[in-house]
Amino acid sequence: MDDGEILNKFLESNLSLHPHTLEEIKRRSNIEEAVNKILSRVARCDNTPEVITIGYLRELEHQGESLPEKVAVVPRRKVKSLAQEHEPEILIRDEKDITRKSFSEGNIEGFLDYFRNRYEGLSKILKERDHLRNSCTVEWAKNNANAGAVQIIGMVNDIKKSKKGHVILKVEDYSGTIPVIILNKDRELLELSKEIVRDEVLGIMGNVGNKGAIVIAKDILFPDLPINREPKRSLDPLALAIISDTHIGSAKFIEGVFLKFIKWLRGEMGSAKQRALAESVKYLIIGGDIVDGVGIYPGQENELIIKDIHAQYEKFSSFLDLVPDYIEIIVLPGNHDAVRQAEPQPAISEEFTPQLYEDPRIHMVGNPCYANIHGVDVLSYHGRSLDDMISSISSLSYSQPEKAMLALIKKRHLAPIYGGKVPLSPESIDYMLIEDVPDIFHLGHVHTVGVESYRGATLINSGTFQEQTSFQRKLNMRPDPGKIPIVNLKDNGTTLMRFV
Ligand code: D5M
Ligand code: FE
Ligand code: ZN
Repeated sequence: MDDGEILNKFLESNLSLHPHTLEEIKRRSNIEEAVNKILSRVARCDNTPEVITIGYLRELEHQGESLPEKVAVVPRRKVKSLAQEHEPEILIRDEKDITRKSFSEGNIEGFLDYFRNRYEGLSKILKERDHLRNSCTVEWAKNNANAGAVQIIGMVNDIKKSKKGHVILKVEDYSGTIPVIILNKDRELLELSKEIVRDEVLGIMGNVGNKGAIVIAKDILFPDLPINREPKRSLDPLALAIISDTHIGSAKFIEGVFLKFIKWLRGEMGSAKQRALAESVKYLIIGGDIVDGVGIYPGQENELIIKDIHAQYEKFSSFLDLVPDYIEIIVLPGNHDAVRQAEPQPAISEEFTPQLYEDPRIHMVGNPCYANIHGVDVLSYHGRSLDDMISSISSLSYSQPEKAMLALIKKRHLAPIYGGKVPLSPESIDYMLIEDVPDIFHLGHVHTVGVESYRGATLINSGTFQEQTSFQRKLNMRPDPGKIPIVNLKDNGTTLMRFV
């Protein structure tokens, strides 16, 4: 739309635009959509000035984004729903949350300590495996060329492919470094090696060769989940709704879809079966990228409909006001939120979300977060490392985030690759280690939905409420907005509710 067309559209409604307002509207990514939205909001107002100033435009946009009156006035049900009948049982594992206790100075010693912690943590998990109980050090393997079979627990420093198609891992422990060769003829192991990434810790079973200069791998073990673990279950058939990546403030945030979700939670929408499911929802997790933020990437201001970070969080708070008051809500940050980028990330602070801190049913937590919810262990992490996993392992893709989650859980680490997209803070504890096995493993970030079951754990990626951004279009990334996994905590059965 050019200037004349925009002005004409307003003139048709007997309105004129202040020149600054015109400029402001032209900054919207979809001008026509913005104009229609503004006009439809104007139509709902009683006292509209003839000239629309920029201040009035902002007021309009905020007002339009607050709640449709219809939602606010629906009377509360008289009969108690299933979720209302039950008291909340929620325990946030504070010792696994970085909030208010980062001691990292980000120096070299810090990183050495951090990698030692990572090695210790993962090696402890690996040693629980029968085959690795008697592992030796790299140094011992080098000095005992005639030892034959050895088991080593080591961190992968480097991965290379030789001209002949052998894969060579440079593997390190406290005592030293040794090349581990996966022979080209070992098809099965070669296939498995495609899932190995830098900086992860593996169990290697092999034979010492070349007078102690190499180990020829016979088998490679990920720390993995135990095979026969009985998952914890809730005694009550209550449900957990899992969302993330709302990106409030973005012009691509689909407010209508988000409001439909809230209406459904309130029992104001859906078939009888869907309403019954809504009535069982006792918990809601919101896994980061709550708002789109400001200054997150170059040119972002052109894609924002709310340009002030405080206003973005205010809007979020006003949405949470509409969620039925018997639902407990856990909120963690993502890479678009107003906290440090380095992971683990502390909770979004009171400065941005004062109302949420006043509400006892809202739990503002760090990323990642471990919580026990009605007896079920849940691990929630925003999921930025999925980008690194998908770019490092060729079989993984954005369309199936659950497969990348599976790879992470087998590695028992939330962000195994160092030096990629995820900035890691060298904390004195490895908060990114998956030490305790979760019953529900939740990630977001990639804006696609995925559900998978693995050895008693339910893996869920929670999608988004943001339509494809121009950046994602360039990369041919196809988000899958408005699909929400609802997990029954009694049997982990997951229903995908669609609001698009
Ligand atoms: O990220 C949503 C998805 O889009 C996630 O998979 C990363 C990708 N994305 C978004 N912006 C970028 C840039 N600038 N570089 C690389 N990849 C990107 P979100 O955290 O919601 O922005
Ligand atoms: Fe996101
Ligand atoms: Zn993200």
